[in-house]
Amino acid sequence: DITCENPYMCNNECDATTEELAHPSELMFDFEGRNPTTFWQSSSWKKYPKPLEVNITLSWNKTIELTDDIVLTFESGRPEQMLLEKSLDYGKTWIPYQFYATDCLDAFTMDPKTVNELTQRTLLDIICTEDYSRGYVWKYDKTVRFEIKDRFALFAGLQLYNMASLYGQLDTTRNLRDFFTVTDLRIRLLKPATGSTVVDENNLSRYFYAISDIKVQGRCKCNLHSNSCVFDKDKGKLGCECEHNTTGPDCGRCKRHYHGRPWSVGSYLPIPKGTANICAIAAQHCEIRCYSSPT
Ligand SMILES: [Ca+2]
Repeated sequence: DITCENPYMCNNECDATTEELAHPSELMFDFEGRNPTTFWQSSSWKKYPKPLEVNITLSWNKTIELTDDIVLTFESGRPEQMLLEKSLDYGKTWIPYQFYATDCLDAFTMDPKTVNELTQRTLLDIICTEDYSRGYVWKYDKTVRFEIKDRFALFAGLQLYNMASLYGQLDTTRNLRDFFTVTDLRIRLLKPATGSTVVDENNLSRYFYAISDIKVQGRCKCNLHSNSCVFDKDKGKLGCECEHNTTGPDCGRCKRHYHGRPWSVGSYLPIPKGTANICAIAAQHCEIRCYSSPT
C-alpha cells in the first residue's frame, strides 16, 4: 500500500526501490474507490531540456471493439502534450487516435478541435483537442478522455436512443467499424504539465506524470459470429467462442469443409434479428457427409 497521504505532494516521497513509496505501473489498473487513490508515477523531469517522454502500451492480444469512452485519471497535472495511438495488427503498426495539447498548433501544427465539432461526415478525422490540457486546474478535472460515446451519438442521437441507426452504419461501413476497433492502445506522454510558459529549471522535480486509473471498455470482436469471448488459459489470451461454422481468433473465417460460400461478417440488419451469415458446408463434402455416411 502507498503511504503517501496527499497524492499531490508525492513527488518528494516517491522511491521505486522502497515498497511503501513505490508507484509501479500496475497501480493504474487496480481496483479504484480507495482513498487515497493508488497511482503510477513517472520519474521527474530532471534531465531538462531532454524531453520527459513516457509510453504506456496496452495490449489485449485480441481484436477489441470499444464501447465506451477511454478515461485516464491523472494525479499529476494533465500533460501539456500527449498522443493516443492505436494498433489494429497487434502492435506492428501504429496510427494516431487523438492528439492532446495546451496548444495544438504549437505542439502538432494542427488546428484545435473538439469532438463536438465533428459531424457524421468528419467522424473519422483524427483531431487535436485542447479540452483536456488547458490550464493547471487539475485539482478539479483530472481526466483525459477519448470520446467514444460522443462519436456514437452522431448516429444514435444524444441519448444513444437510436442504436439501430448506429448499428446499421457500422454494418455497412467498414472504415467506421475499424475506427472503434483496436488490438493495442499506446498513450504517449510527451510533455508534463508545467502550469506556465516558463519551465522552472531549478525545480524540475515538480514536473512528472502520475496516473491513478485507465479505463477502457470494449467487447471482443467476433464479427457477430459468437456470443461469448473467454480467456484461454493455455494460450494466455482472450478468444471468441465461434459459432456459425466459423473459426479463428475473431471468427474471421469459415471452418474447414465449410467453404460452400465465402465467409462474411454477421450483420445487425435487418433490425432487430440481424443475419447470421452462416458458413455453409461445401458441396463436395456435403455429398459424403450428408448422404453417404449415417454419422
Ligand atoms: Ca489506481
